[in-house]
Amino acid sequence: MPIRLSSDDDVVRLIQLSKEPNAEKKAKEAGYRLVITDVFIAGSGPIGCTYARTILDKNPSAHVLMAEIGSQDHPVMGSHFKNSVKYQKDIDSFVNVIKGALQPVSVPPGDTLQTTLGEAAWAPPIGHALVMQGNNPNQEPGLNLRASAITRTVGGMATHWTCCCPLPHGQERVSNPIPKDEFDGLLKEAGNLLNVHDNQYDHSIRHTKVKEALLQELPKARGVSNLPLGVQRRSDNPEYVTWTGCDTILGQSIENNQTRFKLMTETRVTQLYSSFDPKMVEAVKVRDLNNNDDVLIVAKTFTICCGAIGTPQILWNSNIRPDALGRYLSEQSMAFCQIVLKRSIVESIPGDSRFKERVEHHKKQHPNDPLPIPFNDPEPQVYIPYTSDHPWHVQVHRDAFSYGDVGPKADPRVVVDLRFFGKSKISKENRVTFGPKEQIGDEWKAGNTDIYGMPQPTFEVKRSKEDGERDQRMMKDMTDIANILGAYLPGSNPQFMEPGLALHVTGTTRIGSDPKTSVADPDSRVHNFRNLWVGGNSVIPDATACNPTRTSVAYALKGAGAVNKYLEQFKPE
Ligand code: KBG
Repeated sequence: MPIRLSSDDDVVRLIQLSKEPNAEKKAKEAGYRLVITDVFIAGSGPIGCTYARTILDKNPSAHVLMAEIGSQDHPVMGSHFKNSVKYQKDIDSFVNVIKGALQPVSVPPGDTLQTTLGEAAWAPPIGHALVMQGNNPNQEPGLNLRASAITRTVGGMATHWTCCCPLPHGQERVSNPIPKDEFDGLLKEAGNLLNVHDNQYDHSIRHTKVKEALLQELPKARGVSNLPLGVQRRSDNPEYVTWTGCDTILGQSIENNQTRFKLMTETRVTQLYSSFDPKMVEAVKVRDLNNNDDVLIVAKTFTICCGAIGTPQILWNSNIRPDALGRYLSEQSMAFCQIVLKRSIVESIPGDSRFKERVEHHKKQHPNDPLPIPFNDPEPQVYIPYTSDHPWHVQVHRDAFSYGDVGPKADPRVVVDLRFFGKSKISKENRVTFGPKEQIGDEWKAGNTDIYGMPQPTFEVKRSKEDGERDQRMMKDMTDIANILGAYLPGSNPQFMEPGLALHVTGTTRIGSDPKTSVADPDSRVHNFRNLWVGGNSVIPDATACNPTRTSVAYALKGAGAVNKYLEQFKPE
């Protein structure tokens, strides 16, 4: 029989019991699972790990318990899956890993309608939709972020991310409530934690040629540069790199503090409880998904870092529903195309004295290869930062996403991806809601749940007229830049990608000084609570165009500092 904390009374009794000596043992004797710790962290992605590391390193007495809904799928906790030689040799095969890692958030009914299914087969009655795998009868297709997805595994999205860590431009941090100098310092610290470098591709032929072509054709003010990446070339074999994952963020702190850190995998965080003091969270109910047991965890502090959808979902399910929860949602637009490099660029390689030796060596080894580029030449990793005149973020590179593999007809060495990320105007009306949509009399209309049994998220997101005009300029800029480099790869012509595909939703638990327009304070502590924090892209209060992880880590470093400060009151004399 699974252990169920079916009533709030059970929870209150267990919280009371937790104050007695041998409470965990007594709870077990009574048929419950109770765990007592100092720090509870929900989510094992880069932000949860930033909190864990900062707390373990700076607070030598604190015990940290982390819960993750996914399983540990890599022997090294939180490692980037792309570190395998297999993917470094064949980057396109990593596309399948990313696809497999993305579970859609909200699928509208129309997307599950099979119009060519034989009439004899079972299908939902007209007006009904399938209710499984994130399918959501309440989702208005025109307001959906159809490609928005969640990764449930130890390490979260950092198991497959592109590790792009640019610094946000001033216009991407106008609502940031933290003083500029302080935030600059936090971004720097975040860069160190993420092991960010911008010189690991300097020796690459393709990188050099692509960057030089852009530098030659574009005005200096565009700032064509090396993409800052969480990556380091391996010293034992410089052919390969180590991409930053949560193992990088955690460093040695788990190793050094084995008795003080515990990870619960395949564990759903269900609900936070404040039964005695409305400003304090006393416990969190989690469900062990392997046997459906409920476990009550009593802690001194709670930090929820479950992504931009999961974090507000847990707050909502805990009846913590400030006005701003799920609102001010911002997602980037994406323009994408792939080009095959111009002949003139490729033909300039053999005569370039910087590459002569490598090209000749390659020719000797592979006389039948018509391309003067060694097979192990690293990919280009170039970017054009956001500027006031060109307010979008540009990546000119070759990397694995959930789309954009090259296919068998082109040689991947001459294919370059262009990804342009556009910001969206912040609007209170852009939001994600959860669970029941309407109250009928005294009753809530039954809400759907997601596949994990939590209230189903529904998007209501529109791009403004201003966003549309900016997107149009961005698309033109992309086609101009593509023409500098080459011709479109057939099938990868310039296109806007499905809304949500950037996987950069922000704002759903945004920070700020005003509790009316934000969920948490500048320390990421939820307004009106003393011991509850939120972390992740959801805390970003701004419309950003650049990749948000570094910014979120910066906010998390400040938040974790506030957790440590709060814990000082419990330090042994
Ligand atoms: O889809 C991308 C996303 O746009 C990004 O910036 C992140 O780093 O990686 C994702 C792919 O895993």
